[in-house]
Amino acid sequence: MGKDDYGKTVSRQYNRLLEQCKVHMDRFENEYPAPREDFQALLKERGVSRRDFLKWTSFMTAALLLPPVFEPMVARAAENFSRLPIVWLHFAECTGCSESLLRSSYPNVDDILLETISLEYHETIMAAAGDQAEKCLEQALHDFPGKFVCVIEGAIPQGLNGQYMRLGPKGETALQIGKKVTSKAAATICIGACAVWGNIPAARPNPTDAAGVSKALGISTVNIAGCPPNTVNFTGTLLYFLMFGGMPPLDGQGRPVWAYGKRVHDLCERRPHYDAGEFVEQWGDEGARKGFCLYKMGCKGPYTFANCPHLRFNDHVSWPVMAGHGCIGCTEIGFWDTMAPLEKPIQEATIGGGEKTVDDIGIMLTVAAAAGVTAHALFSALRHGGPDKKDETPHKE
Ligand code: FSX
Ligand code: SF4
Ligand code: F3S
Repeated sequence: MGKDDYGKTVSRQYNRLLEQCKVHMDRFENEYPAPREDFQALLKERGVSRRDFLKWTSFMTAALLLPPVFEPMVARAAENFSRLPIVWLHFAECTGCSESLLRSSYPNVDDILLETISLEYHETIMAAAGDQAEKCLEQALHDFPGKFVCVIEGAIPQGLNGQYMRLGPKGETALQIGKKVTSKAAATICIGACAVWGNIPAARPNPTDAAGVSKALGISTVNIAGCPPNTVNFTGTLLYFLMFGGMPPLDGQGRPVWAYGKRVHDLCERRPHYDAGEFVEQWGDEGARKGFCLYKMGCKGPYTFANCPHLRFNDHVSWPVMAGHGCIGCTEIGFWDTMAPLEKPIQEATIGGGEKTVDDIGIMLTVAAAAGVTAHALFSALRHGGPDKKDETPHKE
């Protein structure tokens, strides 16, 4: 196929996708409740100019790997954000994920979007408690069956038939509540590494047999990995759902490819120092002052897939490596155990007879992530010559 033909085919495909998007959004606007908030009025009230909103729209469209013709659709989805009912469940976690979404020093478009989110049920921030809260949940399941999105924060303790975690006035287990709510949801989004893979509650020796939602409930989930994850990866995934009525393409571990398709190491601003062999050797040394690579201080960026260097945290101000500490691999399965020791490099000399470099492993991981093989399984295979059966990916396709 010639270059021109290829260009025409791609543009035809995008136009088709754009049409599908418009049809879906018309249907959505007809079927879902009216917006709870006038988003444009809210932006104005919070001092966000039209220009800033348009800048945000083009940033978000590009982040979602869509061409600029989709910008008006991203704006339309943002205006409809408050129409999508959300049921938000909390299981075994630290609530840092909710905290990171709710706290910001000044309002940007993502924060204002999250302010408008239609939370039918969210244990941490809802005013209702006890029976009243329970009624809110029952009401949401009754009013929006098959239409609401279930967001789950936290791991599910499976031990003793789930009895390590009982919640609400009826004392139901997280397992029971998770099954009840997700069976009626249009989609389930796991927010944070705890809900995705168990994370800290499931770290060795995992006394409660905690696991991620997909594994514990045997369902497919969209996994917004990270401890905590980036707000933009969450809002972007919901915007995509509003635009297309489905979840974005996922990698083999259920993570949206638009957000988790690239290695931290390949996006990192310190990468030229890595390539030049310039490393921080000790906290606070000359190399640290010069912003050298943190690999020798345990940075796990070479084994981690996430867009942190692009999006950054705290109103896009900084991210771990920029702040002077290595990445600890928080978007990867079981990072608490598999990326240990967090401030020392993984001993590559012991992997595959000492012949593998960070970049060899990076290439293998890129292939492995697409195929749904976890970093831990890959490291086990390299170290022992066979995959670790206990760490199969929990995500079900
Ligand atoms: Fe886990 Fe979220 Fe880490 Fe904490 O709630 S992903 S421990 S930041 O907050 O679930
Ligand atoms: Fe950046 Fe870490 Fe890679 Fe160094 S090892 S280039 S600090 S991601
Ligand atoms: Fe986590 Fe590493 Fe990003 S620690 S926040 S994936 S830089």
